[in-house]
Amino acid sequence: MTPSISNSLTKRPAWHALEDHYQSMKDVHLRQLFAEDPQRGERFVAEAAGIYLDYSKNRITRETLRLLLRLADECQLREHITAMFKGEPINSTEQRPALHIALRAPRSEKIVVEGIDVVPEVHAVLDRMADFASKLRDGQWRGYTGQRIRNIVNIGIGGSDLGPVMAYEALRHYSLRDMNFRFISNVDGTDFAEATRAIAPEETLFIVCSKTFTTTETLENAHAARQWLLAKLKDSLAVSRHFVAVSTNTEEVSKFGIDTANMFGFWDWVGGRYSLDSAIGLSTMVAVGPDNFRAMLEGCHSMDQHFLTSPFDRNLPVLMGLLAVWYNNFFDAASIAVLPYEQYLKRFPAYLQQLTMESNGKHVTVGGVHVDYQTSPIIWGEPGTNGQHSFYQLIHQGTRLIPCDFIGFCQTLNPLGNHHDVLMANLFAQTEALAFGKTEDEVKAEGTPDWLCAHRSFEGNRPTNTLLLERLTPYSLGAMIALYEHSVFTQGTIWEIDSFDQWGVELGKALARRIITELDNPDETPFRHDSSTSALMRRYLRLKNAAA
Ligand code: G6Q
Repeated sequence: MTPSISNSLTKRPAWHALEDHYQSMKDVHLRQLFAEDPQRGERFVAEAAGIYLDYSKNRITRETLRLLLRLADECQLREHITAMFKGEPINSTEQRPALHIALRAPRSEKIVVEGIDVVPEVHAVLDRMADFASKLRDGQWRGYTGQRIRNIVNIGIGGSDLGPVMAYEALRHYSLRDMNFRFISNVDGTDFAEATRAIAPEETLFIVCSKTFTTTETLENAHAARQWLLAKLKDSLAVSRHFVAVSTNTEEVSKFGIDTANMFGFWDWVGGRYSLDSAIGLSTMVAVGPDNFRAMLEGCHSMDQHFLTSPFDRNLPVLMGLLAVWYNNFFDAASIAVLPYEQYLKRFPAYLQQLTMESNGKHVTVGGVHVDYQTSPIIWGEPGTNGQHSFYQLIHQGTRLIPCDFIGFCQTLNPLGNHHDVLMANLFAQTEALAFGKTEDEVKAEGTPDWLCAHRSFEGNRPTNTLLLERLTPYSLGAMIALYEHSVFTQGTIWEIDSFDQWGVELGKALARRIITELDNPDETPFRHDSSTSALMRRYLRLKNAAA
């Protein structure tokens, strides 16, 4: 069947205008743009929810912005935002709303989905979580033998892992230091073995996070955890003191043997990668306490309101989303690097990878028609300054254009000598070097021999955003999470895709289920795969059995 191709985006007047405009912009250097407007660095900025966005070091003019904003209007971004906030079923292939904004709505707000105001339910779960988290933190909730719980192990994968682990690491400064927090996601025994090494079962609580409670990896790990616990405590009654579940599937939770009184629910209108603010964030709440968790939700909510109500030309998620489209679709930039100059944000790029790539890595429109343009960029990154000593070489002097987001904080959480000034000096220096580079003439004027000048020169004109915040707090983390969520939504809206489904993960899952059966019964079922897959499976079994 020949797929039909959607060209409705590429036929839009604003798209054509941007194509023409790109021709006039592609050779313009940031050096020129800054020379023409010495105040540029103070003009191309926007601020909301404690985040100062400097987007002046982008290859844009006022005209670029005008055209990108026109594109947003032609794609009815405002109407799409309103539909999301009203709880309309914008996740069209799964026919449900994508209502993570309701998870951080204050008690006073009303958000009605299918005739029901969901805000009271959201707060009821948050209150139960707060009660449970407080009991764990102050030692009221004890293990089966009466020991205090000192270890919290989150079991979950994808959206049920990346959000919790990112937020725990990001807010570790605010966490209770006499408890240990560990995360098991991979169905690789190593992950389980290392997470449970040297901790006592009688002091350990497992939080099994799974929206569906049918995910193979999570269930395998949860079963292993149960065995690990019972091998020591020898009484299945212990399970109810050492296991809680976070899920939408009461039936499966109870089938697994977790008391549903120890279950925290959420709703099918919360997508996995958007679920950190639901009960999926329970481990984070236990770590940082209910007040800090609520402060994170407030940060998200402030950014939500900003996204909903601010004019687009001052709207951080809209501006960042449109800049991503500009580079992705007109400059053909395939990736974006996210570079936090904050060690606590070391898992933030991995979190954004899922958020962005699972949301917008789609090749068909909401109408199921193939696109004739690129969709999601590849997201990657590492904390600065470590990256400077490894992959920044390619960003500075490689042949590919890689727009970067630099994230920095004015106040450090761990003052130590001159460290923070050195760290931030590096952030500022990198954005300056990437934008302005160093010409061969400048290199030569420094006395560099001719033969080395080309190697030592920097073209510059590498675009960056800088997000500068006062301090990493639960509130500022929440604001950043919502900023990126809504930037992703902005991009998805322009590309006319459903940013809230993830059908691309299904095929591999189905094939793995079949292969597991075949590996378990190699004599009964002949492998019916392509010659490569079958040969790999045979070799795997031969070598595995040889070791046994
Ligand atoms: C995220 C995805 C996916 C999901 C995991 C875990 O948006 O849906 O990453 O979170 O597959 O699913 P469960 O929570 O159902 O175990």
